[in-house]
Amino acid sequence: MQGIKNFINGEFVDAATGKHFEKRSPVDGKVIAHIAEAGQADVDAAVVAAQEALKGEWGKLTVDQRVDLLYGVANEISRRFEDFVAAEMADTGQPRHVMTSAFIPRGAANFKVFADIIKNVPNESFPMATPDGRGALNYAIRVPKGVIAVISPWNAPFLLMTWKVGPALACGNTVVVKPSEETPMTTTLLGEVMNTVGMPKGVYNVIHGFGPDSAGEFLTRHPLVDAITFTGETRTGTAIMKAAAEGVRDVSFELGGKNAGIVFADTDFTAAVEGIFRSAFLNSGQVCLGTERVYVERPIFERFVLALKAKCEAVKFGRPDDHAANYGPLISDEHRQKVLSYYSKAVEEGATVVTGGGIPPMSADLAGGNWIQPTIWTGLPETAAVVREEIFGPCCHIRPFESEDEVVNLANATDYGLSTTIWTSDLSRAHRLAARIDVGVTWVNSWFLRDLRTAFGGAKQSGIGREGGVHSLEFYTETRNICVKL
Ligand code: NAD
Ligand code: 6OD
Repeated sequence: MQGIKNFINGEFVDAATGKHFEKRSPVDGKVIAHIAEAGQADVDAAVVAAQEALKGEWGKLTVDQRVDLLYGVANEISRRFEDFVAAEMADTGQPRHVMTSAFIPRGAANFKVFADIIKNVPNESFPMATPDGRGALNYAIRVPKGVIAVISPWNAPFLLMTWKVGPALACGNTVVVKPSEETPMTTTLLGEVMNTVGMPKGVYNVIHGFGPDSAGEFLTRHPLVDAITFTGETRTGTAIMKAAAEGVRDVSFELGGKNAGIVFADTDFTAAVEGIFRSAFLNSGQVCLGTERVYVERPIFERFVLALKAKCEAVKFGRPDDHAANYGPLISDEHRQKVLSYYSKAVEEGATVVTGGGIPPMSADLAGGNWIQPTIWTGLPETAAVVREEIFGPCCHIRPFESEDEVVNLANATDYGLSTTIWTSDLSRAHRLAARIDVGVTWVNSWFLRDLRTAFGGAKQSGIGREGGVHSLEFYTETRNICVKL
């Protein structure tokens, strides 16, 4: 049994509350860790440590020195790759290949890329004319915002947490991270990395706990927190925004989605089936960018549904390190109950269940895990709950369409606006559609293909602001204008 502590001012510490909560394995339901539950005093200590660190050695480093430390963090994550993979597999129950090909390498990249960006960022400087002919130099400098609260979710814990910590530190801020209560491990392990590379104390702090009336709320309400960056549900974003209003703190939000996948008849059929399968079912459907609404052009509709069904029925459930398996459970039983309630609702609303719809039979040693079948529905109106609401599970509804205009209207008829994926061999059409679909990110003939220099974020209720590349610098720094009369 692992004991997981908070990481405050460079030390792993129990909570002042003396309280702990349990982490259960998604794979078999057994308790695998006890986690120190931070209370108000622990959050105070973490935020004060972060504020003190700004005034200390960290605040005095040159950009080059900061960049060296961030490279050190990236290299140390790579050196301890297997530790991170094991920790994230234990927390999420997702297959090893998902960790090794995507989630853990991105942790290292999130430090490296923003170290490179901060070293090379362009800045503005304008020589000005003045009436006396001597002129002035008008220029800008970027300074860190201060103490950043990072609140992260459970679905890709290390990727999503470091996606915020990397640029925040690159810009010279300090952070207090509140990882999801479901996935405390890799965030805690990163504390060891910080100490190994000689990160000054208090720059990176971790507090564990829950949201409302717990560590999450204590952190977002803390008056010494200068800005809040959050990834999670839209409803939680609303609560955090209210907390941020006190003190007029800035927020960056990456929220929920109900993303459309659009498949035209002229597409490379096999690639489209594979692409939609990945986008709907990777990580057991627990990806904010995932496709829960699929629109397929009428001539290939029946064939597409059958091909996707075959892929769903071929998944092999099992433990993350079981080489014969390729499919994991949901994060928690609570989440599974939520997803199952949508499975029932779909039937009540008259869906045709093409495949899945329930819990797969599992061997006795895995029966306590949060297993659930990949599920496809057809035949529902766009007003159905499973077509409108984010489910965040391995499921999608597929509907035929006849024309470009029709599918644009269908794709846009949602309160969310995170991402879309379009499958067609007509690239003119792809460009046309991409400009008309109201989302932050559009992929054409691909999905989740990321370049960290580009803007990432959601439209409508899928978020506020953009992170990535120089867009992250906009959030994690204040720009000051200085005008010097010559
Ligand atoms: P969640 O909103 O329930 O929790 C996210 C984090 O917020 C957790 O650490 C939680 O403890 C904390 N929290 C909850 N209530 C809080 C409060 N009142 N004050 C402060 N902190 C609080 O989300 P989740 O269930 O962990 O993650 C799934 C959701 O995240 C989905 O909606 C998904 O779409 C979204 N998501 C979005 C993106 C994106 O890039 N847009 C990426 C990943 C996940
Ligand atoms: O790739 C990213 O930077 C990112 N934020 C991905 C989000 C994945 C959601 O589950």
